[in-house]
Amino acid sequence: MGKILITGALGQIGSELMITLRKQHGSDNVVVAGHVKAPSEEVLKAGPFETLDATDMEAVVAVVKKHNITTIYHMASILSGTGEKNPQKAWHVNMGGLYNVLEAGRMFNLSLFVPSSIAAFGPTSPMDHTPQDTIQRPTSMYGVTKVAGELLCDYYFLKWGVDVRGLRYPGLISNLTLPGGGTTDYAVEIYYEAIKQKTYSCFLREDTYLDMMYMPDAIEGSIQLMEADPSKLIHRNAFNISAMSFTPKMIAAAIQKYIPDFTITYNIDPVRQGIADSWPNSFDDSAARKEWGWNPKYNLDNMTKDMLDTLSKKLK
Ligand code: AKB
Repeated sequence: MGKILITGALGQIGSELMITLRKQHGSDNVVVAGHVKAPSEEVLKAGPFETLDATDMEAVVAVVKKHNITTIYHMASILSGTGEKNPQKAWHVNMGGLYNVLEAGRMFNLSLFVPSSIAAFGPTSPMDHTPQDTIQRPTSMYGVTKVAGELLCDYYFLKWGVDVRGLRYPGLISNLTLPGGGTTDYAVEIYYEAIKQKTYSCFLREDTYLDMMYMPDAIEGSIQLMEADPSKLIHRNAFNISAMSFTPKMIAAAIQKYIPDFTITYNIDPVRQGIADSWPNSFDDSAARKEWGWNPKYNLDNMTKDMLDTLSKKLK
């Protein structure tokens, strides 16, 4: 593999992906890029950084040429909650950035990783064990950009042979960088508040089932897919992947095993509740298991233990 570029590298996924990819390929071979927030001293010292807005086509091409990039992990995106506050911007960033990255892929024969999401489904999709190939009529702007993005990725592969692959991430739980503006963010915030305050006010109803995953599994799955034998891939992009499915009440109970006096209250945000209600409760990820060996390690209990151990040290 040649040089890798990560867009949106300072976000929740990118900041952990860069660490793993740099361990595997060497720091100088992984260029990290972002523009929404300033990079920390640590990021600047760790390896090459570019200030890059993926919606700027010339800038994307310039970075690809400057560093002889051969692979892009395109993580820059506006999430579901923020997307509903400014749908026009969500379309511009999510579709504009993706289009530029796909065009760069076509022009320079790059390999691309493009994430989709549970948001690519909607209220008319089967809610339980949502199949890999089924009805997709999402009702959030974020979801609309995810379905359109999946189709565009398929198109670039079919028309020009661009090696673009991707996963439908469920809600991702992590302890390095906070997510920004998603519907599943509660499942991260709850651990921080459990340590800091021993109580959490949740913006989703207690019985809201959603697919979830711990970040180490998401990082491993993304890299595994990029390294998979292409002749075995029937779907290539937008693979359903899941590790667990739970409700706010269930995650609170999992935390109470370790912090018995932890309490949860509910103050529902109607926008994010509406989005969550339109998303699957649980995925059927058998295509990913069969085509490239997807096999997550974390469930609700071992993730909760790891989150609480890590955050207790971090927030001391
Ligand atoms: C969000 O909640 O918007 C994201 C997602 C599930 O794609 N975390």
